[in-house]
Amino acid sequence: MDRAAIVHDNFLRRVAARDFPEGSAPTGPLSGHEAVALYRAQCLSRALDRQSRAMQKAGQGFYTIGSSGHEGMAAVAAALRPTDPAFLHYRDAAFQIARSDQVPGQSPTWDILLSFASSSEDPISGGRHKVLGSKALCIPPQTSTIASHLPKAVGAAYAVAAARRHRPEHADMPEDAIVFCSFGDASANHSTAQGAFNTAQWTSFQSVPLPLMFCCEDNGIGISTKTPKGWIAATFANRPGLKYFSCDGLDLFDTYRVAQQAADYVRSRKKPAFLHVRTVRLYGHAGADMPTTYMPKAEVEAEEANDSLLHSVRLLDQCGAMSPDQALGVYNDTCARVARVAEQAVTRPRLQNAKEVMASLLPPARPCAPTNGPTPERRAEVFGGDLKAHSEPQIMSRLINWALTDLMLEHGEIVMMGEDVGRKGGVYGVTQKLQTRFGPDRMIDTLLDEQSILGLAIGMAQNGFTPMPEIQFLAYLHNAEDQLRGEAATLPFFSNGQYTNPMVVRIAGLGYQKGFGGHFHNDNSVAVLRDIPGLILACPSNGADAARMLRECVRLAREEQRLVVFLEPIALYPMRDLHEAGDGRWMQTYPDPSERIGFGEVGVDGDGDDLAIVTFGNGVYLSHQARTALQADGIKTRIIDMRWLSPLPKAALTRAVTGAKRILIVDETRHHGGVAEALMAHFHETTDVPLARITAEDSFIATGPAYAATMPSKDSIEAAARSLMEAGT
Ligand SMILES: Cc1ncc(C[n+]2csc(CCOP(=O)(O)OP(=O)(O)O)c2C)c(N)n1
Ligand SMILES: [Mg+2]
Repeated sequence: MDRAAIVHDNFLRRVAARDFPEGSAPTGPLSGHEAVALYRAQCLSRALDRQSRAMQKAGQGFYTIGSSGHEGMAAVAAALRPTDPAFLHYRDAAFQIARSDQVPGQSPTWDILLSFASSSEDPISGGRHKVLGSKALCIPPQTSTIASHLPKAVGAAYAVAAARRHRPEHADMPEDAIVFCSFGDASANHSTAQGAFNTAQWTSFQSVPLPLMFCCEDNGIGISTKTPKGWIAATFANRPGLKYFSCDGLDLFDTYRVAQQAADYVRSRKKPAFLHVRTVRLYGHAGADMPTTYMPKAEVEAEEANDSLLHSVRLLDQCGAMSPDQALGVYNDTCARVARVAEQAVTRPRLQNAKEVMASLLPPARPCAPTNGPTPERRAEVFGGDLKAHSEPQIMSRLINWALTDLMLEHGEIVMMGEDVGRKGGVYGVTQKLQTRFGPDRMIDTLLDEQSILGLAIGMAQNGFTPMPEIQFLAYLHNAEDQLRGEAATLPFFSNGQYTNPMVVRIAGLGYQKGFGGHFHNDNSVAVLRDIPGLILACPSNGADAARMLRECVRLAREEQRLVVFLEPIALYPMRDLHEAGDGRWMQTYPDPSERIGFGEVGVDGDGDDLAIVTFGNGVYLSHQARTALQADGIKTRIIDMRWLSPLPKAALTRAVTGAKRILIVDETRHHGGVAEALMAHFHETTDVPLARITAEDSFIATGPAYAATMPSKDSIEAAARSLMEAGT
């Protein structure tokens, strides 16, 4: 017999026999009337768990992770406001149901059953996932990737406070909201979670407002691995900057009392708290998991004997709010009603094809109030002496700095965050003076943790800011990459476009830094970014393009709510000359703020029709160097700068090579998994002309004299071009 049926039978039998587990008498501010309402929410949560299993057995439901044992979370919801953003653990159906009682017009039974049935009418994910969430209830859906939602909860809490100082047009979290974020006891150990706790502590330690309630639902186990007894209390009770509260999650009265104290603390002090809720886990981890295969049966039975619902019936009886018979009636009626509603839910339509699945991959556009830009006086004041230099040729890092300045002037909701971006102005000076110009509120020097940087950005984006986080070096993205892949990029997808986190992530990267850094500072792989659905990857090759592209990237984020990565080639930041020292040919003047390069628009330099070199970043620079010798030998060459690496600007690329007799791809990323693979495939599919590619080796980059040895060079490009020209002649 499966454990769900055993728990159900036990409940019926023990309530009828008035055989309740022991526990404290009801105490605290929860009224009998309120307790009954919470018990109803608990029963609905339990009935839904049972129904999800029945639906799976019948092939009508597809995922059964449940909330049984965790129904005390209903009392936590009751202690909060329905407008407090809640980033929930997957065991929080009772939380969501109790919250739906606080908002008129909700239909949690129907909504959650549609989600179980993967119906396209499921109001939160449109049939893409069995997931808790509701726009009306301020519950953004969360992935099941353990702890990955904690960094953005920190970001959202920061954003609540930041929006009090400067409210973005699209802010929707109330100014006195607290952000709620729950997770399991095993999840609390994840380095992502630990990073988030630490960031919250680091922030509150400095008295920066952070209205955030962490909530650990401690059932003592994670799938089959036990949490050492007392571990959560031992490790969280005495952390600087994080006030600890603890309650018995099997006791609605105690949970409500303590959760309310914690909520009052967070709301009034604007400081983070850690609410430790002790629960049990019934039925094992999820549908197919049999706890008796890794736990002694007696232990499983002892947990079951501590059923949270039995405790609630006992407490309701003790406070005189409801008799056990009435409670049993509520339980049975709820189960019957859920079964009836489920019969309807499974008849509702499901997603049918790729087009329907993908309909929410890209977020919807949003209207933004027009801005007239800054007044000339304000601009002159902010740029100061730099303004005069706008008409003189400049290096890329300077032009990016000015573009960022103009963008921040124009859009008050832009905030930047990263390691050393503020006071120092970035490792390469790209963000110099911005903190003086716009203040530490908008130029945030973060602590040293890339997951927290991206989490801060995601959370702030969810409250209407346009974050521009910086990752100091591309190689340092990788320990935080899931924040883009698993969190930021998926949110519109599985919230059916209802939740978004638009931003422009600036990353300094790629190779060719003369004599500096080795493979930590010269990372020439962008494979992890190119296969993330919906993510836009942009890479300029010169300063003027960088300025124009940045403006487009910010437009894409603000107006189209897109997730954009702007990859800045470090080696080109200071580049002045192209062919010889002092020629100044890789510098440009600052393009007028009205100029933009549209998304997917490629750059074409020259109209030579013997050879089209298709490249990007440093490859554009090197190809320009190589072209002089090729042209001298009569090989008429055009250079096509992709600018947009992902999604591949296919139509523009096809147009750009039209008429060229040969195509050479110059790709500074690796042979395997590099950009050239996609370009080869595209041109192979769309043209008949001979193709060749030159790429970096499948290697990491060395420091010292061999710094460029593994990557394309002027000479290797020239040689590849000549041999391609000879091929087939
Ligand atoms: C990053 C990551 N690693 C592993 C998993 C697989 N996994 C799913 S739930 C879980 C256990 C979580 O236990 P706990 O945090 O205590 O929550 P509980 O299920 O007990 O409520 C694991 C290991 C995952 N979802 N994400
Ligand atoms: Mg657990």
